[in-house]
Amino acid sequence: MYDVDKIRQDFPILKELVNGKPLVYLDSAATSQKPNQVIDVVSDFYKKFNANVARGLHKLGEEATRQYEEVRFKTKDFINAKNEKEILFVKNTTEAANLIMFGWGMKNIKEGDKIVTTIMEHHSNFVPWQQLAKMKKARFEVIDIDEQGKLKENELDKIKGAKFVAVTAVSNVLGTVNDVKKICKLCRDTGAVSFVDGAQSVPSMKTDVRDIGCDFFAFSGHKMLAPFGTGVLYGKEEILESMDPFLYGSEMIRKVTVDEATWNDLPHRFEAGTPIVAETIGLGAAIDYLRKIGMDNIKRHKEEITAYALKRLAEMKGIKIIGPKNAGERGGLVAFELEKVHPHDIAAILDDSGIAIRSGHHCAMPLHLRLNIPASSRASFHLYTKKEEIDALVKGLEKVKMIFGA
Ligand code: C6P
Repeated sequence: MYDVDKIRQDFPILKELVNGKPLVYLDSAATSQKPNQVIDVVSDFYKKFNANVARGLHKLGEEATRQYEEVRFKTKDFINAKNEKEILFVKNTTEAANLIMFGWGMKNIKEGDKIVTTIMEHHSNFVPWQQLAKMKKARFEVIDIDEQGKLKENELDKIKGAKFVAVTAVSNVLGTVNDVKKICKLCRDTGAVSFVDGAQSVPSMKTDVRDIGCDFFAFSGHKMLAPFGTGVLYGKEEILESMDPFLYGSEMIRKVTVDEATWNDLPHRFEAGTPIVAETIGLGAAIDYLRKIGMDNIKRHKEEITAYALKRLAEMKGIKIIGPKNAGERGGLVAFELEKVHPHDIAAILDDSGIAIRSGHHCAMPLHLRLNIPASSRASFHLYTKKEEIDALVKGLEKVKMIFGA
């Protein structure tokens, strides 16, 4: 049985008071909290194993390298990549998208080519392609959404004839879960290279990049219980092999003379400079933790919490929920508007009661422009979220309504 109280024991921050009240953390889509199992691994690394990786021929250096490279194998299994060469460690999803843009896009996109993305993207999966299109005089086309916040079926035709398609697996505002498997199949049929942004999906559901059939896939460790500064770019081996490095220096080089340089093998070719060692080992601990609880159990729990939040918020007068109404079609988050009250005021008043939500455009300005709203409020959940916390949110929102006469 899923025991949320037991899980919460692993997260020390959840015992903290904020403004004298127990913390109600409903901002996990921005970043998740971290369990002791992750915190301890990072701290142990610095206490017992601290050394640079792939450099020192000494015991500590060897052990650090072993632990670091072990995470690559764990990650490969976690997302079902073909081999560890397809797993590149990056800082976050944003860096991954930029790596594709500079490493693949600058070489392959030519004048007149078509790049396609969607209106629901986070800036990190929108601006790199918009700018690439400008630099290369390529066409930039954006798939629209329907009234429910799902991608319009007929707009998927835009993928025909595209050279590159970027789509999120789960929207960080609408919550919409996109059928990325179908989109990647359309890409393969048309010969387009596909990139799936998994920043919001990987913490919520099982990921199988080979089943999805994408060429690239990225996610951020900090949203899946791991430390900041950790992230992964998956790329199909043959595509990564064809790409130019994005950053130069350090272990990404095989040989260098005054006149020439050649590059290391995958995946090191794309990992210039000293990597984020301790935190990446923490990513490995986060993967172990998630797998122990089970991704299907986590998905079920988040869906249950989301369904409860949708129901409680729908019961409130003046609240307009953004995105699909059915929890089964969503990741673990709900964005909403409250009539007559600015989202920043909502967040500030909730914060007085120890409730953390996010307000603003959530780095999805094109989507907010499309929805014709300046900003929204968003509550987001994780494997440790309790129904009582949704009740606290609703109570907090009642207080906001009272203060504003809404
Ligand atoms: N969204 C949010 O509060 P980084 O910052 O690189 O780790 O992740 C970027 C990113 C990319 N795609 C999606 C779908 C995302 O949700 C995010 C991060 C956070 O919604 C911070 S803006």
